[in-house]
Amino acid sequence: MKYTINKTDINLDINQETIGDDTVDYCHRDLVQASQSWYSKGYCVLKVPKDFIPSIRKNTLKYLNGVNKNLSLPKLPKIERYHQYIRSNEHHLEYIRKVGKHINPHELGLDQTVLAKIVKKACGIEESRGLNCKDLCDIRLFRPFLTSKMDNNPLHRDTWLPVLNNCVNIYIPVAGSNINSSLALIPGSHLWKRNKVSRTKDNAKIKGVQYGLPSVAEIKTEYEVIRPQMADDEILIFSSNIIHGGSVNLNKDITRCSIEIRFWED
Ligand SMILES: O=C(O)CCC(=O)C(=O)O
Ligand SMILES: [Fe+2]
Repeated sequence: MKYTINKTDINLDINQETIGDDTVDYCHRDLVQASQSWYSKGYCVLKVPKDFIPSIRKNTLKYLNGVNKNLSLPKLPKIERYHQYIRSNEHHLEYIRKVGKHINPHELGLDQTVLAKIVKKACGIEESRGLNCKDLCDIRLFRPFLTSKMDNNPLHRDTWLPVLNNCVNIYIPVAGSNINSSLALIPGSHLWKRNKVSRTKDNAKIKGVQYGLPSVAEIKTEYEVIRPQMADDEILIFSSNIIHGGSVNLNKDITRCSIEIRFWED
């Protein structure tokens, strides 16, 4: 799979059995109503209260340092410097196993009620309807690409995991998220006919690294991979069916840390 991001060609050697996306038996639904202005793009940048992200950043650093302590690693002064402190791949993988899954947002100082309200408004969901994140979120840590392996999943749709059908995904830029490192996506791809894409039959395995989802293997239409940018008080919301990922961190010396949180209707 070849794609271009920040004018840099990324060539992933996907040496695996692939299938047409149209053979995948799922019915895509997300929470974005067709009447919303961003429906055709499939993503939208949203304002959050000024203290929302700084509070998450502070608590995330504290959380990461709790993990560091357990692994007897030196204390991180700043999240962006993660790659300078967690130097070996073994430590990184061990780290990811601990932070990569299922943290209660509350532990990271993330007020899910505030976020749910913003998401409902953006998706055109009535305020009285229940929206929940199942008390789960994930911390993502992407080290600089040039000195490490690819830390992120390759291009994919979240809906390839049935459990991620029927939700919206929110990307919170916690630290080091900029034009060289932030989440990459293909605008409008959530509405493509499924036969425009083929994907690996099983979860992607690239250069010996096993990822948690299948990867896009081929795209049979014109497309552009972009990186929407957010200000310090902004987050990104996107359709769970949009093609995204492959977000290599092209910064030389900054780790990108973000939080992924998803909302389902009750
Ligand atoms: O943060 C990224 O670049 C990708 C994360 C992702 O694929 C996801 O949360 O579903
Ligand atoms: Fe994803």
